[in-house]
Amino acid sequence: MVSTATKIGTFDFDNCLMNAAGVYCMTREELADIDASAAGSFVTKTGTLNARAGNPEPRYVDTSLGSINSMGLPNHGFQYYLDFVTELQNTPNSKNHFLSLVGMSEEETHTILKAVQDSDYQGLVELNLSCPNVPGKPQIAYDFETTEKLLKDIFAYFTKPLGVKLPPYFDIAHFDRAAAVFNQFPLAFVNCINSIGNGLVIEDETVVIKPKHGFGGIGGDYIKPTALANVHAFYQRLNPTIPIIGTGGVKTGRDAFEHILCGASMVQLGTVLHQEGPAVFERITNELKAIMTEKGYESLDDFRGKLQYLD
Ligand code: RRO
Repeated sequence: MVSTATKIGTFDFDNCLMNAAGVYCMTREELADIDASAAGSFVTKTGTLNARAGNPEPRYVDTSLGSINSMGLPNHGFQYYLDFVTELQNTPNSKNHFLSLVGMSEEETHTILKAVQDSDYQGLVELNLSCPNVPGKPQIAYDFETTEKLLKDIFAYFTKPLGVKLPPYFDIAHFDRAAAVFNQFPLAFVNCINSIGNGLVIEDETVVIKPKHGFGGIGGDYIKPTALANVHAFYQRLNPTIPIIGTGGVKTGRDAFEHILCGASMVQLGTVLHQEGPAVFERITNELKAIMTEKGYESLDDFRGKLQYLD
């Protein structure tokens, strides 16, 4: 029997496919729809200390090759998502879930994580170090010193399973530097990649989204090669105890297969989930299983990280 089951640390998942944070995860109703689908898990919209309305609309647009967004972190506040994942965790046969979080300042991030530490939630936490769309706030993970200090401060009190959502890096020196930072900490996972920040899409003579004069995070087909490179670069560099979640440009079983070949233990769907809805999980799972069957692979372990080189 071909299986797409996977593990992140001690957490088991029947399927390696799930949503990417930001897509189909703003409300309990959307999250419940993902939970009821063929997805192996869900991650919540990144929750901040207080609820946020986000940036003015239009703030998300699909294009023929993907998407651009500048949502600006709209969310119901972290407690809304913490309550929901805690409620589900206490339901018999519940899937395991990911709670995505970040503060609007370091202090807020600590306030949120201390509340999670003191809560009954026992699941996975994803710290979003890579939101590209809040005016005046650079992506945290592009500043290695700030990132190192933040993680050091967090792991001084936080003992629950915590991973990080990373922006794409584009230089080998940055892969080396970033991995040297992340290898110092007992991370539950790293997730590569968030959208490619601050792209620009134009129709006729005008930008297509309103915030930041049209600048926004790019997803979909445009970003698959960058996502694969980041997954594989971290697979080559991180301690083998840190699993990798692959996100970016997945719209077919073949794309998911490539992420796993590069080293991903779990694969997230963003733009394609926005375009097709939760039924996409069944389609892509079936496509991935068909490829595995054709190649004689029974589990992800049979090919994870086994990308072949030309020398
Ligand atoms: O809400 C957003 O604008 C957003 C976030 Br927090 C993120 O991490 N990535 C993204 O593309 N958009």
